[in-house]
Amino acid sequence: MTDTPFLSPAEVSQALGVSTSTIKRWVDQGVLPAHKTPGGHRKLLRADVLRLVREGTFPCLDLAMLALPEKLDEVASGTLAEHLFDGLQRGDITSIRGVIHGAYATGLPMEVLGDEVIAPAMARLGHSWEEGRIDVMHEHRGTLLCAGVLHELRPALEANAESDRPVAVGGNPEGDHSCLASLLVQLMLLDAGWDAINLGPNTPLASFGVAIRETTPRLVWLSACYLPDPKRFLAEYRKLYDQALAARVAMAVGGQALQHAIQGVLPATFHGLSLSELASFCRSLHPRPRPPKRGRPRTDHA
Ligand code: B12
Repeated sequence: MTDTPFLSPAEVSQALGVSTSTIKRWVDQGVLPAHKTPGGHRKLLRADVLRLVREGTFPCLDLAMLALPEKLDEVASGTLAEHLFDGLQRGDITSIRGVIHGAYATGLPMEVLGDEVIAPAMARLGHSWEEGRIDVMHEHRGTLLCAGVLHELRPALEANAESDRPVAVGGNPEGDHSCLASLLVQLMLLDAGWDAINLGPNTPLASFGVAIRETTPRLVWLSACYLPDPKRFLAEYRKLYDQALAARVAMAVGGQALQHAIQGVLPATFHGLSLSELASFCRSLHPRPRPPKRGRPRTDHA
């Protein structure tokens, strides 16, 4: 099998051990989105197939057909975070891209990539700075390279976009200049079938209010890594929350600055520590079609 991100329905049928008519039905039901190659052939995205593998039960699964490492779990190991840290520290875009794109291509969910690979690698980078082993220059360079590489995944994530997908809008509050967590929330939501609009760092909470009026979202997320003035934030946030409540918009909040005392006094529809928790909450708002427990076995399988 080659490095192409696409697989033919016949290859997927063989890999999952289900009939090609089952694959066709899943395409029709939206369980497996199909794409047209430049040559006009119907192809399936390897990342979609891997998502299906994670979510379903396939007794006749043949992972070798998908050109995967032997165990899917190995993909999420701390080794990836170590490699990423190394690439971030050296400012090596090829190695950063290798880890992030590689993990995505092997089916690591965007939320797990954020929680278990990118966040620990970035925390280590911060630690190196605290210990005087690197300069702020290295921290900035690593962050921006990581953000750039994540942006490159966007077309693949949106390849499955449905025209009636729900809208989510979010970002970081004023005074918070961090960019990775909110970008990861956006990509996780795109992957989960949302139209996710990231307002990015340093956004006044009143502007989230404007976004609620103009984009009529079903969800607003707020990621706060650092709050220069928690008291002011709280007062402005309460106004925003009331506006969201009146517009029947779910409000999800999280991030390092909202993990302690402030968490208890912050009204929200959802409050979480990780992207994985947020992803579960978002699935409760907008579930994507899932594969049935078992596909019909291929006739040539025993
Ligand atoms: C990179 C970095 C910076 C960069 C940011 C560059 C950029 N454009 O993004 C720079 C150099 C600018 C910077 C500056 C500062 N930083 Co800084 N920085 C970091 C660092 C090293 C990594 C942050 C990061 O990008 N992580 C990657 C993301 C993906 O992980 P995450 O933020 O942890 O998010 C995870 C969860 O929190 C959660 N999550 C996040 N958002 C959401 C949202 C929802 C809804 C949910 C459910 C979950 C969720 O899921 C994510 C994935 O697991 C951290 C160290 C660390 N331990 O993380 C410090 C850190 C965030 N910085 C810190 C501080 C104090 C500062 C400064 C005040 C330093 C100073 N004295 O000037 C300034 C403030 C700048 C500002 N006004 O924003 C503190 C914040 C402490 C706090 N919460 O109050 C930290 C934690 C370092 C520390 N241990 O003290 N920083």
